[in-house]
Amino acid sequence: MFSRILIANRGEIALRIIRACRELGVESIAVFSEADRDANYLKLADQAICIGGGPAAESYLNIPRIISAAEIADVQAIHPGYGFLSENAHFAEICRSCKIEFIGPSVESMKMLGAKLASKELAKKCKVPLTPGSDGPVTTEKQAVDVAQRIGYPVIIKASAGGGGRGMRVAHNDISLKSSLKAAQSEAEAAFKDSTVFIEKYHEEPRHVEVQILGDKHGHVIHLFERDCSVQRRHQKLIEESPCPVINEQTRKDLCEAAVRLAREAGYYSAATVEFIVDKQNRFYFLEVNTRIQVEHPVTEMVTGQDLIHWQLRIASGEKLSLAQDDIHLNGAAIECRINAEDPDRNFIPCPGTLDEFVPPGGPGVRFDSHAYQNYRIGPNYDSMIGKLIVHRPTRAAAISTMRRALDEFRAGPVKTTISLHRQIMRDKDFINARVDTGWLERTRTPAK
Ligand code: MV4
Repeated sequence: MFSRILIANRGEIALRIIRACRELGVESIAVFSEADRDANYLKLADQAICIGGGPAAESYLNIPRIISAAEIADVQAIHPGYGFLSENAHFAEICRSCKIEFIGPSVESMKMLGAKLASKELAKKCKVPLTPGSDGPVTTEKQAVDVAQRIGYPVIIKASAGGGGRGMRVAHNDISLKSSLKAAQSEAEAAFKDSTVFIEKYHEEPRHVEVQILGDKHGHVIHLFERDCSVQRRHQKLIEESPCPVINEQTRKDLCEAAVRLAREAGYYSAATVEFIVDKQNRFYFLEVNTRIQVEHPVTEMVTGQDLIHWQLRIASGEKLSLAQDDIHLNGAAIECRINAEDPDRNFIPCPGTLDEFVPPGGPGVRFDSHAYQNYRIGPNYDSMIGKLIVHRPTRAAAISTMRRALDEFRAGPVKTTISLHRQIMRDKDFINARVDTGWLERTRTPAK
């Protein structure tokens, strides 16, 4: 195991990694921007190094600053957390050339899976179900119209270099397809310096289901079942749960085994998430692979009893993943609510400010992952997530009851948060009956106000 690592991140995930380091006897070096200098979690690290100004480009995204801090602190490895540099293959490459272990997958896996067209090729090769579409890039209007002719409308145009919904366009006819193609190409060029786009049949009102993968450097790959992340708004997840409440045992097995085949084919190590769309008939289709630890990893930890950050550290240090697939069992149900400093009644506008009152819940079945505390000041620089409230109970119905109780205990203000929205959703019959899809939140809530 490493003796000292640097955490190239902030907020709740930095704290989560510091805690894992402490448990494993690894020294943790935190880095912080000038905007985060008073953050409480910095005191829990063995050392904290200021790496620059508040804007992320000057600090958490500044590769030279982070590498300098890592060299000065003489760490063996860097954990990138999620967001920021976590899926930046160039950063992983620089770590490698500086002889610092990147706590994540290989540069090659990141590059291959980061390109969606390449990851679809790989999925096809190992018989992972794909949505019908163009086999490869689409460059001309004629090609686009031919594909749409073959698969039927509606279709979706996606940027190969994109991810998380950026650079996507839906078209319902030839006219809109032609204009969308040009728009998508220039958007992709502007955003990713790569204008490559492809076309798929557009699934309406799908669920978003993703499989947690762990692989080691010795070729051993397992899954830790799935998470359902269908409650979202503009590609921002609000609620995640495990297991997915609508799939049967056979579908679960097929889905999870498909994800394992893909990760194996990629020679993958570390934690990954293989994303799928699940349609109304519970058929699943591969979407993309996320090569990082995800925000919602705690729900998987609760239902499997495994610590994913421990495993990331062990795997990066070369240890064998000493778990057989048969060692992993689904136990009960877990739900996570993201607590964001946003006003759900005003189009989710971010609400920076001071948490004069902040009393998170506790008690049986409740976990709260957060870097926030009473009098914590939420600045305007970073995302607005101030914590993740996670419950774990024997059944989904009991988990919903416990979440309701925990949300009702939660006192936070005067800053507006998503707590009020979560209280409503935990009482909503569609959510209780698991009749939600990725468009549900916006369809049922945006018309008001
Ligand atoms: C789709 C789709 C419908 N049909 N692909 C959005 C994020 C990116 N990972 C892929 N996404 C989608 N791809 C086809 N062929 C709908 C979405 C989509 C979505 C997917 C997962 C979670 C939330 C979503 C919200 C809107 C659209």
